[in-house]
Amino acid sequence: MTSNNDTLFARAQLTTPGGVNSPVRAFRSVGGTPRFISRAEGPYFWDADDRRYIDYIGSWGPAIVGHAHPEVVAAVQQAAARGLSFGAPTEGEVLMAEEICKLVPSIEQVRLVSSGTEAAMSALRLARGATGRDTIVKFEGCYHGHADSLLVKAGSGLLTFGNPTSAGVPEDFAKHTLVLDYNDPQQLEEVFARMGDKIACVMVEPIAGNMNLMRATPEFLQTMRTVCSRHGAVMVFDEVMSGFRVALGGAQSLYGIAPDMTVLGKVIGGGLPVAAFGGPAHLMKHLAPLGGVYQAGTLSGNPVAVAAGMTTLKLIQAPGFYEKLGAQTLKLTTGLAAAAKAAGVTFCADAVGGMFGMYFAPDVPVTYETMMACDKTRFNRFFHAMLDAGVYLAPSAFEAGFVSAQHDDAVIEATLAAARGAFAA
Ligand code: KE4
Repeated sequence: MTSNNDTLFARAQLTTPGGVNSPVRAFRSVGGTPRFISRAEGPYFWDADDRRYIDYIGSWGPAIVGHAHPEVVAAVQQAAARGLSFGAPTEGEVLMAEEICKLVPSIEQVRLVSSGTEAAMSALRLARGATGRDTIVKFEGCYHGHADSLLVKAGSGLLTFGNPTSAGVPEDFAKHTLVLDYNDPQQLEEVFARMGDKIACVMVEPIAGNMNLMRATPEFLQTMRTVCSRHGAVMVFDEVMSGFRVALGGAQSLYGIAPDMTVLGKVIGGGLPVAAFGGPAHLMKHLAPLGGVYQAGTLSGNPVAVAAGMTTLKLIQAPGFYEKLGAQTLKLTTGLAAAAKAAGVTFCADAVGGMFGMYFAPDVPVTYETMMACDKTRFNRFFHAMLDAGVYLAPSAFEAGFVSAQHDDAVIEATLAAARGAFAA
């Protein structure tokens, strides 16, 4: 019998490129037909055939309190009943800005936008406007959304500027972007020694989640902090994924390193479009209408989206929330490693707060090169065996996984039971 997912995917491809509104959803890395989700609740969602899955994507991070949380849904319904969008300031935006500044002490002022891409792109423009410099530094394997200057891969040599990773990005844009190796403090020091006075900012995922999960080493981030301070470059932590996910204070609270600017998204919208970028007032004052760096958005600080975000931020501040979330995630990764070992499969896993990585490799990778050496084919086989068993993992060997507060012991145990079969497949 033809699946409704197949039927919908065929239809979708007639009117939407690749049949999806974001490439990773198309299953091209793992093969097969994407599942069209009809509804979700707690740790579960259901596809177009009304088949239930345990969900480990959580909308790529936002669904940290579980899908369709009754308090989040109620807040959205109440906000929507008062009007969807005004194009004028609201009290909710003031409350959200105050909450973010309270929870992320390195942020003194914050601007709300509608996507992580918009937040990262705006942070970049602000760093360039505030420093009067054009050159930026990013790292191979880190993703900061699809702004032109950030869709760049490493050049051929250390100081050779990047090349576009996407068609449509002019060479002229990529030539201002240096792409260095993640977790290589010596290389960072060398670049700054040669051209530190030309660098507007360094943007990094302090705990990376877009090449699978990879932790920055403390030395790498500390070196970044030192050279940015020494040369007047803006240190930007892209915590769109790690923010409020790995800890209430994000990765910066785990490392004890304060960036100059932080980019946020996902959890702060609770599933609706809210993202943000912020930092000290002396930087943020460069933004229009105060300063010369222009940035704007019709739906920035949208009242319905802010209601979802604020309710989510309230729920994650419940006593013990992160201790429990971290414990459940650790139960998952420990159980997966044990199941793989019992099946004689080369596999390891890592967990930070409510985020996890799975690697078909002997050791947890700490460089992009070793990450790319993980067995993608073996992952794809595992992915489909788990999907067939009703467990939905990220459809790529190079994405992270996400646990919600609703992934209780029964859900984790059901996942591990599926994994014992999937590793043997
Ligand atoms: P959005 O524009 O997708 O809201 O955020 C871009 C972004 C920026 N920074 C980081 C660290 C991110 O992880 C993201 C988006 N993450 C991907 C997951 N790999 C979103 C999923 C997708 O592209 O569909």
